[in-house]
Amino acid sequence: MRNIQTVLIANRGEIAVRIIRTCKSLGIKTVAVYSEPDKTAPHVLLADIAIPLGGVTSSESYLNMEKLLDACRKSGADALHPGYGFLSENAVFAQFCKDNDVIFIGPPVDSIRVMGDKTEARKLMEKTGVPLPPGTTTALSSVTEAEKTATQIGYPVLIKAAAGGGGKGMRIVSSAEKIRDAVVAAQSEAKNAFGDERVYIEKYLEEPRHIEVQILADEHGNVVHLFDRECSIQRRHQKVVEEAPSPFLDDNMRTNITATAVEVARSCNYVGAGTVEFLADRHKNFYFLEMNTRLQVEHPVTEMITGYDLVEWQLRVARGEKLSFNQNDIQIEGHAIECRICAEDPEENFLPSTGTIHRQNLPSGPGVRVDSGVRQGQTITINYDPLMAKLITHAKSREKAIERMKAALNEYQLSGLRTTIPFCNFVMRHPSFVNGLYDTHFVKDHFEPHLITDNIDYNHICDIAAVLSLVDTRATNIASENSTNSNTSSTWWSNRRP
Ligand code: MV4
Repeated sequence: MRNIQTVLIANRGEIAVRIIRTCKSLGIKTVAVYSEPDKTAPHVLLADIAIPLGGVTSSESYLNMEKLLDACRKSGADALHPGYGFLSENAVFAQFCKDNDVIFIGPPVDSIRVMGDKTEARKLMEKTGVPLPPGTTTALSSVTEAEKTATQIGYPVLIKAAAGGGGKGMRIVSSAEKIRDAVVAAQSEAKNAFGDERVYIEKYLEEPRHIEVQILADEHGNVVHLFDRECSIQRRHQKVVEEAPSPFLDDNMRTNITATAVEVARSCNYVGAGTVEFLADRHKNFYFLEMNTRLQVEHPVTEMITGYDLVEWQLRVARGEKLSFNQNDIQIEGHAIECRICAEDPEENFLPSTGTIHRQNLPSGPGVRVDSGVRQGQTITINYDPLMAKLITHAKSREKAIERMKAALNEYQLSGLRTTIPFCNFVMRHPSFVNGLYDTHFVKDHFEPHLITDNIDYNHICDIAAVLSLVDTRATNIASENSTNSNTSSTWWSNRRP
């Protein structure tokens, strides 16, 4: 067993706050790191120690490996939690931590490396016998090879970057005339985005659903799954609403897809929390897409339906503990939904929205969880990801979880900038979401800005009302002071009664 006394959280926002909370509940000391604009952000205020990284952009701060390891040294952190995004799936960084005797709270370097290279991952899955979309398991060596493969598997095909993932650098090709240009363009795009021009081909699955399975593994050979999440509601490869369990799976398919996910994790010697992504077609066939070797944004829906704290188990596994439960102990209880609360304007094509949060009142109550990383008075800029918070509801049934979500969305007060709350409200009311029969095209197929009905900015009106009442109170107090010539020290801005 390894001792972990102090954890440095190499992240910001809601996920840094989320990780700090579990560390504290386990009696582990926490170290926050922060960029210049984040110096009074919630994660900084909440941690036991905060170390400035300097810089404004991500590359100057949360992505700077040297600065992060320096901060570990200064604070005496014996472990580092990368959260998601930033350096969380960077094998070089995980190795760099190891070389500096800092425990990287994540899977072994080799698991990150193999799953980070999508052609290597496909090769391993082929060998393991995991179903894959038809296509190549090596990078394309020529346009001729692309043409041959595409003819073999049939159009439409998808050209993907080997170093990609999450939809970056993908190209759909519908016919043979277009494949040459598409391959050349995809290679140059991949070179630009990842410094790696390798691309490969997959058969393009139309109208798929995006289903993922949560995995937890220890270093003693125990691997369990914590069931599935449905993540098909997304736009431009950014998920907006997720739920667990997937309303699409029947018992038989659930048994198969979760068992396959466990095999995937075993095949790459996985340790820690990870997610295996699949695409499913209407005939309930499913295919391996990729494995995310980190904690995911949407992990709370899994926590709500299973009762397991995934961050706690990441920490315990990193200490060398055995999982204290087995697969049969993990059961689905009820249904959970997550809405991402982003600083984006759904009426303006989800353009990032900036401004200062004038007032924030978070929803609460039975079955309501808010993982928020922003505070009242904080200014939201375009320096970082627009995700401010996640609203999660849990109930006995999917219907009740939706009802709780609608109520909680209406209770959510956040003024000073535009958010995705009205969009989430739209989703909760859409018949295709309510009946659970939606696919990855949901937003494109069903959403138009004019369908947002709660676009009167009540939060803004509340702010104006608050200012007016303050002015009114001031006027009343001054008037009464003048008329009674009061000799108390009470002033108009004080809360004390004269
Ligand atoms: C696909 C696909 C159809 N066929 N692969 C997008 C995210 C990245 N992880 C892979 N993605 C896709 N891969 C094959 N062979 C369709 C998508 C896709 C998608 C996947 C999940 C959720 C939303 C999506 C939206 C568009 C395309």
